[in-house]
Amino acid sequence: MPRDAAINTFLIELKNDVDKNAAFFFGLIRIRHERRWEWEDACPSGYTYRQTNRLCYKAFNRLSKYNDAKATCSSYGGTLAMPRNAAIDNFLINLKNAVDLNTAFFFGLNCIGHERRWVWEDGTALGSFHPWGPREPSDSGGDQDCVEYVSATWYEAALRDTWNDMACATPRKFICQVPPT
Ligand SMILES: [Ca+2]
Repeated sequence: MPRDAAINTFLIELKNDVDKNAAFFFGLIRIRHERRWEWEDACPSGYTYRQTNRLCYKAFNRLSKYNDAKATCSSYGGTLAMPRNAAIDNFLINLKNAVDLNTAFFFGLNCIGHERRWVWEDGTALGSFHPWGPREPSDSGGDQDCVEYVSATWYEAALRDTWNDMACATPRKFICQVPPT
């Protein structure tokens, strides 16, 4: 993304070193918005771009039930965030903790209608990465069908920032992911 003259000059030298006779793509697109050019990493306002998997993330500083949180993410063209590996998980933990250390955050994993089988928001099954806290998922009360990050300041240290199944109707803060626009 040649955002200024210096980067532009650098990229021109770089491509010319490789092949002076060919054309090279760079990261400027108008796929989402007709007639409006945008850099490939353009995220909605307030979202942070994660280069590694090319997604934008935002930890929302307001409480919502799971389905309302899901609707908010959907209104941005995304879903609740899906921490499928340790690197994304760490990124999301830092993101939520920068917003609020003392509150739990929903993310995009649930077993609604799946009888305790965990499914990501895109319909794929939970794989081998699942850093549940000790004794979780507990299904306490028999209605814990959604998943949250335990707060960073939870009194039981071993549970801090781990995954916990929680009732979907309990308001939590939440994290969305959306593709760059
Ligand atoms: Ca639980």
